[in-house]
Amino acid sequence: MVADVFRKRLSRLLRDHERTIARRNPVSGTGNGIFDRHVHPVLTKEHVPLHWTHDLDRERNPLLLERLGVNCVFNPGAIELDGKCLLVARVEGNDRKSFFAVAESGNGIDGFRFWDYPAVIPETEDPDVNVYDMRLTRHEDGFIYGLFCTERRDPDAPRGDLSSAVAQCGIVRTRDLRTWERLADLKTGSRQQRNVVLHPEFVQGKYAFYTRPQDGFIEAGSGGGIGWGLSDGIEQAVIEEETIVDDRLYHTIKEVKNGQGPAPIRTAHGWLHVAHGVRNTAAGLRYVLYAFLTDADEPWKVIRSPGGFLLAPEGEERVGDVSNVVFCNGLIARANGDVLLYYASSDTRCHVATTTVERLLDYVLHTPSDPLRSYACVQQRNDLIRRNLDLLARTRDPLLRSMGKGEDPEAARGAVHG
Ligand code: M1P
Repeated sequence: MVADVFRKRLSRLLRDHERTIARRNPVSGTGNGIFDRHVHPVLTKEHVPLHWTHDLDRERNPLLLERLGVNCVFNPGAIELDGKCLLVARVEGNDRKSFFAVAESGNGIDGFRFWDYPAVIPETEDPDVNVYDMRLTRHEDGFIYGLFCTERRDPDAPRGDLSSAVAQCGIVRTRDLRTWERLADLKTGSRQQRNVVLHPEFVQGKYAFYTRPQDGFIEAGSGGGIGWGLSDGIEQAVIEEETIVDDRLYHTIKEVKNGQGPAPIRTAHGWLHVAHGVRNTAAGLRYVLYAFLTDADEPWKVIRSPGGFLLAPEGEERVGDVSNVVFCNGLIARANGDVLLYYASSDTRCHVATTTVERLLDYVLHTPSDPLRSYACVQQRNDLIRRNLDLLARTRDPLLRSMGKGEDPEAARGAVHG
């Protein structure tokens, strides 16, 4: 009887697990042309191997109960290595502690499978209580670096305050994502640091970092903005001076705080960045993704800044442990120009948006910047409408001429091709 329960549960769990991994992940809908969403999340807690969560010994666990549950899998760093797409995901156990684990896929869109063991990240002399949100950078010095948030209890928190923490930037390096060498935590003048990212190239002969100095653990306070700083070395990295690359702005998608996403991509027009911006709402904070471009030789100078968000939470993405959040700390830019943008929704699951460098550059170069006032936004939109209406009045294209007339666009399309 007991043996039967064990077998039944095991075969169901295995079937569900393999189905999750095997499901294809086609593009969803027509999209906005800038990127394509895909139907399914790429990595979820359902992808976690059974041997991480269950004791598979029938004697010790005759009812095959879960012993070490996983709450969610989110905020993955990403890299292409030996022809595979690898995600270093933040896996959060039921005990609320996060750890890193590598999942691998051939195409980066579906079929992600975790490696046998989670990553073992060595501690420093001051042990981390929680680690999360790794950004991977393939640096020109030959190493792959992982910069992540290391959190420890705030030693100055009043008695009874068991939430306040100090967040700082931990640094590891590797060549294969299997063996990780822990370096000293980054030192900066800011008591709190999150969302720190290593720039892929030396700048003025130094290691260059994007930072996010802030006053409190949650609130940016007088700090915030995406910062920039240089360090002579990486093994004991120290930033003496931080300047702000991309500031927070009143009544925008990044009024409360913002943070660099993955390491930026070098393009023919400069460095292409994806970041997250946070605004306040009556329902709490709302996290969206945005993009900007910095100068090729002076990566700390923003040269293009499209207004508004690039990607905001939609549908099931809006709900999770921390709702109304999308967060991106990993992307893969392939040699052929394809871009796989990995993002997590609501601190719960991981998705991919697929695009190309060409489409992203078109977006950052040609999307107007935020005019910062409603009146100016109407002017901006009316300029677009006026140009379009002029064009529609003159065009001979039957598809364009069908617009707004209730005509069947398929028939008009036939007229174009027929
Ligand atoms: O809960 C949303 C995000 O909050 C933090 O990001 P930030 O430092 O910009 O506020 C991080 O804890 C991140 O992991 C989380 O997804």
